[in-house]
Amino acid sequence: MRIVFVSNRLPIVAERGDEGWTTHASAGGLVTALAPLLKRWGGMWIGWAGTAELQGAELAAATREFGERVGYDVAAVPLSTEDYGFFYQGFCNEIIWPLFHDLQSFCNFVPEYWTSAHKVEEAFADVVERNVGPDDLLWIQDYHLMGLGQTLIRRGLRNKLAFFLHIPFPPPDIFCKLPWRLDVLKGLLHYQVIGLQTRHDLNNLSDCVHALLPAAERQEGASELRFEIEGRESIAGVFPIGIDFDEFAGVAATSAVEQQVAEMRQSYAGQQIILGVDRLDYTKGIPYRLRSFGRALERYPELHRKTTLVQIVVPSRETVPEYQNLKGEIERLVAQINGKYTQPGWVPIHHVFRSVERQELLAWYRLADVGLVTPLKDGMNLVAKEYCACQIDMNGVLVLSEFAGASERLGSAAVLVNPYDIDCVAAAIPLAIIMTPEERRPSMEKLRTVVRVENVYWWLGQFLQACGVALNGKMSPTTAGPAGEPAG
Ligand code: ADQ
Repeated sequence: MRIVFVSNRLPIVAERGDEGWTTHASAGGLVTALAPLLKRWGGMWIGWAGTAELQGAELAAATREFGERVGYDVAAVPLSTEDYGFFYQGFCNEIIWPLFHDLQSFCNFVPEYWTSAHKVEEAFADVVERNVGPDDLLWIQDYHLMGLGQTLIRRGLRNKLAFFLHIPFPPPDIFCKLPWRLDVLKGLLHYQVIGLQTRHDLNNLSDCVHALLPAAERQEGASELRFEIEGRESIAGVFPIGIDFDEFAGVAATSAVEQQVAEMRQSYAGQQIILGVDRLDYTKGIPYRLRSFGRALERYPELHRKTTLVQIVVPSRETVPEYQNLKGEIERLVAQINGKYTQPGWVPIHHVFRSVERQELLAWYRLADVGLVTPLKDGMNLVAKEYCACQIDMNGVLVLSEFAGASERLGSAAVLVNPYDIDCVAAAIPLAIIMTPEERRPSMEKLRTVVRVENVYWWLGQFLQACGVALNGKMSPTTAGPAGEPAG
């Protein structure tokens, strides 16, 4: 069986230079985990190449050449700028993303966005049909392509269809705001295997099916739910995504990172470092976090001169107005708090607005005394896991939002907070900072055990097993056993 992996974006960065188009692989946990599997099994990745300028023969040549270089097949879905705009900026980013993160007031329910989502699904289906073999497993990724399975079945495809949702699944009272709620839910139930990040998401999906599709039969197993509707069966299960723990921990222990950490320590001598690392996104709760830090400085003057918040933000979706506003709000808050508390030799917040190189990111993770991970809502949140993996000295404290998917497995060994509760987050900061190394170590050990065992290869293995794929030792070197008990 070959795995054909379908996602909104291909793991390609295409750039036009003086001598034509060049491509290189984009970075990210999923790419790192999937690439060896696709290579070993001769799999394929289908998706959009990230630019509408690259089309026709040029697009085919660039993706073929990229595929030869990385060792697995790649097929690009050609989309016009207009279609991609309506589909990605509109349907995905102005409707599904905010709604599924419980932020319905951010939604813009434009009927044309829904039409464009169908058009894009058909374009994806064209490429899938041309490339898929009869025995291939089709594994479709994330909220952009929830309806693709149904489109493929309508076209007569009989392959096994699996789907994984990286973001949360909302409860019925939120999901039902979606004008196309029935179509989306029914579309989802065309997949034979549906993967979700948490038990909470699985319960929400079950409640939505109960509310909107009462004719569907539901059967609850130990760790999964089975739905039967119109003669089709879907199994939905919980598969919390992980990171490549060994890679993070290994690089964090290299002398290059160590040296960078030593230099950082020198510039922050006598300081405890609190670290936030996020994509620029309103779901990540950055303004609330900054206000909480401001409140902590107001309430606990003993933090002055001894504590610095380093907030690293990666630019993202910058053409969308909400994201531009968010950037402005963050800059205003940083300026206000720094304006109020800065003293000679101490600036309370260091705001870094760029994508930082991997080595530097790992140095920050290793340096930070407190990882402040407070999204308003998050499917999983890999930053929480990366922070723990890089805490090789086991001296850090994870302060974690109860609304991050990561809290389901890490919550009992982290300091759990409600990110909307500014006083609560403000109080957690001195609490984490005064913890002694003896108090920090056992919690960090527990967190690291969960992150190490439930790594990205474990996630892949669990999901593929649920799809009936016999792995036969074909997983990565770090394949782990079954999930451990929750930390704590
Ligand atoms: P994201 O919303 O992108 O992912 P997250 O899981 O936190 O969120 O991953 C962010 C990634 O970006 C991390 O790997 C992090 O290292 C990296 N990153 C963040 N800031 C950076 C910076 N300044 N420089 C360089 N790298 C930076 C979606 C869902 C999540 C889910 C993942 C995986 O929204 O909930 O955990 O998919 O399923």
